[in-house]
Amino acid sequence: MKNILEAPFMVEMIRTVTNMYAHTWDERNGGNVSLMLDEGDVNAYLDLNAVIRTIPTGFSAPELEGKIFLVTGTGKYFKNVQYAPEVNLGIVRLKDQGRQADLLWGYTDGGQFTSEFPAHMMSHVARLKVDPLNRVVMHCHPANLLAMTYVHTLDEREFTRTLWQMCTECIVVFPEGVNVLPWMLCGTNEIGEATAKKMETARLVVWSQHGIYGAGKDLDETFGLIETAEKAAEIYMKIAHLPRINTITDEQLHLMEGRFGVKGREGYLN
Ligand code: 2HA
Ligand code: ZN
Repeated sequence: MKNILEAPFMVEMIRTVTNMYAHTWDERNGGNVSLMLDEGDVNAYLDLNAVIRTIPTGFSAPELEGKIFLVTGTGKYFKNVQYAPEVNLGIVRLKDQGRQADLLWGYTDGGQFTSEFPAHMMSHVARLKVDPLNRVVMHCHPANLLAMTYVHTLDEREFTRTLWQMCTECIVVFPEGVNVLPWMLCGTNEIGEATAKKMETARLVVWSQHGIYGAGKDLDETFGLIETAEKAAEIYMKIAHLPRINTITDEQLHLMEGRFGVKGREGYLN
């Protein structure tokens, strides 16, 4: 067996959560990431028949039966992942219609996957229906996006338009816009279902007064999505209290659509 700590997916996961911590998006145990793995990615590193223990999930997701995920652990700090990946991360394979997960590697202190596992798995189901190449769901607490949910309307069209107006390339990076949930109790199947529903129409879902969810093909793309939205929110928080004498107009956003071959969410531009 090859050393799993040298597997490309593991190296990339460790680098990504370390970078998320460095961006101050993941204080204490804040944030969680799940990465779907192919059997072919893992079988050189793990005996897929060796189940360490089985963990109930508390929900059902038949679409994910047999799927394997590398997932951050509950209560674990992103800042520590690089020093002890096998304690802070785990690899699980779903079975029994997604109601249980076989632990194949990690969580060596007896831990388990993130408390937001329902939101992650339900979001994977939703995104896979839209994009079969989707592999990543990422949650974190970027300060400016969070701050924006205290002072900006939560109307999705308005929220999206504001972000698009803050940096020229936002409309290219997330043409479908961002969806927004009101404050809800985290860690529950209810917020999981609500997040997944929002994921049907956008890869970014804001959790008001809490943080954001992103989804994408790989860790880089998903990190970049959140990074771009957070940059736009940062500009907004710098200017929101000042008189605005210039902006990016809808006409200019239409020029961006043409130049980059993207189409902003239907009805969002005038
Ligand atoms: O525990 O961010 O939403 C980590 C979280 C929960
Ligand atoms: Zn959170």
